[in-house]
Amino acid sequence: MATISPAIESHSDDHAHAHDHHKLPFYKKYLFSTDHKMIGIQFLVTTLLMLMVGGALALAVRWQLAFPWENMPILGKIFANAGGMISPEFYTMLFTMHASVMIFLVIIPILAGAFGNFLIPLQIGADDMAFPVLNMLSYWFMWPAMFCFGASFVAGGVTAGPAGGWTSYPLLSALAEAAPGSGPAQTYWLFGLTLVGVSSMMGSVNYMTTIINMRAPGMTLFRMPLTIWAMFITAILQAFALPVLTAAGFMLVADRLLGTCFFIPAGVIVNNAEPTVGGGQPLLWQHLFWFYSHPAVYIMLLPAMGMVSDMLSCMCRKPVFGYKPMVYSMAAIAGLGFIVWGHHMFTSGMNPALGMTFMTSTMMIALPSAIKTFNWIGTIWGGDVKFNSVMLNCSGFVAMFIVGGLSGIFMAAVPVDIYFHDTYFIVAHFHYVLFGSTLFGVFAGITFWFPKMFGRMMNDTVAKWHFALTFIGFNGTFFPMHLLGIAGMPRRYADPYLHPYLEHLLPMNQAMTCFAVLMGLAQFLLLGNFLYSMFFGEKVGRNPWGANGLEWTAPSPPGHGNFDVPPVCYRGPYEYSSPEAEALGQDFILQTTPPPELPKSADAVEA
Ligand code: HEM
Ligand SMILES: [Cu+2]
Repeated sequence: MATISPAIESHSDDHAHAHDHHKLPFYKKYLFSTDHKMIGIQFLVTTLLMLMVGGALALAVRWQLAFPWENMPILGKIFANAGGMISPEFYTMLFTMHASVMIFLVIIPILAGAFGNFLIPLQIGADDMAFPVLNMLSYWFMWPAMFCFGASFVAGGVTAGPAGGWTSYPLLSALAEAAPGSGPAQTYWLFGLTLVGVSSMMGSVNYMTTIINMRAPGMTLFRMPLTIWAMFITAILQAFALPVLTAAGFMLVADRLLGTCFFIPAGVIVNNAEPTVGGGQPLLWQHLFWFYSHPAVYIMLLPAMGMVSDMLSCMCRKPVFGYKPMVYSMAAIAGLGFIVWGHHMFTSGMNPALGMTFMTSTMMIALPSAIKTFNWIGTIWGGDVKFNSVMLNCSGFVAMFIVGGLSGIFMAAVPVDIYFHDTYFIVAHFHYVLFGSTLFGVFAGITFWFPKMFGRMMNDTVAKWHFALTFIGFNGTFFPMHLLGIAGMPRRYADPYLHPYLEHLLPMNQAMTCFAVLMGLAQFLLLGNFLYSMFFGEKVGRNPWGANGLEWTAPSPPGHGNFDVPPVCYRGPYEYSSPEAEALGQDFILQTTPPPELPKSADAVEA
């Protein structure tokens, strides 16, 4: 018995059939499903749609920066704003909603919600999550959240709305008079934020329990794929950081609706309103917000780091270089992530000694990040690299992470950040890490696990074009932002060119907008490829990539309950091209393949 997969193959197809017999009604199968795979796919489709919404908002922002006060084509007509012109209030709302949609409705739910749900039970060999109903609720709480964000979009009469940016600093976010049109809109925004938090917390509890309790026999902690480690660490981060944001959100709602003054100082006169009674501290919000949101930037990255490690290893047919250091560095990033939040507040007038502490801890995060980068390159090095779209997107991830990580180290230095803070340099940094890294990792992940989700492959040629155009568009849009930042262009200004020292930056901004349009159009390739391949893609078997993980022993797509027989894990997830695999005439060896001694000793017992 060299490998157990043929046995599974024949057995399983009848089994998958057997599952089809007890058919569920449509609404239970596709809407209120408690199956982790369906919930994962629901999250994926919803977040991809939100990606389109967020992208459209970004293009509107780019329009204003390239052609200030000119009528905007198409979108301008939809939003019918003084003939299609973007007003300052509208601009403020556009970038606020762009970031909010991208962060809270795309990046966080696509990683934890879509991939976390789909992959965790499959990769650890469980039949579902520990709490399937809670899991379903975590998806359905996204809808009131999306409704609230949508309401905040229209509550200000569409042409204005929440004005505080995704960071929602008071007083802008605490006093309705501080930002015209932000009245109920900002309150809806805060409700939306809280609801996303509820959804994330339900997911987090579920993921931790599932990973701790439901691993298949033999799936020891250090045999878990790095995706699972990443999801586990992310869930812990969420559980510890999120309550702080939720509490702060409620306090801010109370300031707006109940007349409390947690974040409002006394005697402030805004837009000729009565002076505030106050006694509170706007700075308190910054502390609470960043105590959540710095760890949250890793919530937006770690899962992608784990997934890319899995995919790189498979596409290079080599074990991940330094598996344990990869795990420890993710844990270190998560741990350190809790003591660096002050690097977002260097200009808030903090004691220089405190600034030094935050600067040192921030720079220390670069160490585990560098270990990971080194190990990804070590994984690629000398491998039998498959140049498909998965590999291209993964290399995009690593390369862009290097750029984004390096700019982070610049900003970690207090004196440098005093200049860079709130300039486009910051915008460049976080787009490199969040789009350049996370999103390219997500694109790779979609193509890689698509056959497991739908039993069909995505078209690789279209996916390669999608990668190439997105990569060019991305760098053309975001690299020049470093230069704008160095030139001192502030973020969040509707018309930076009012300042003569920025006038000369207009042509560069126009070029960037062209690249952004290219990048936006390229996403239709992804959408088209996704939809087309769902129905007409090439049909494939269980393990089209020749990968090792448990998910590849299940049918594609797996039936209810995932596996034909409860899997047993005998080895680590990255044993590509090992002598043992080669002895079997292949360059991978499934985690379910027992070591060669075992059958022999079993024979011995029988004899
Ligand atoms: C080598 C690691 C990193 C270092 C040293 C670093 C450092 C910093 C610093 C100092 C700031 C504040 C700058 C300012 O506002 O003046 C910042 C902002 C930011 N960083 Fe990083 N960073 C790193 C990695 C990351 C990663 C991996 C992500 C996300 C996946 C990320 C996301 C962000 C975001 C979203 C902001 C801006 C938030 C805002 O003001 O809107 N960073 N980073
Ligand atoms: Cu940070």
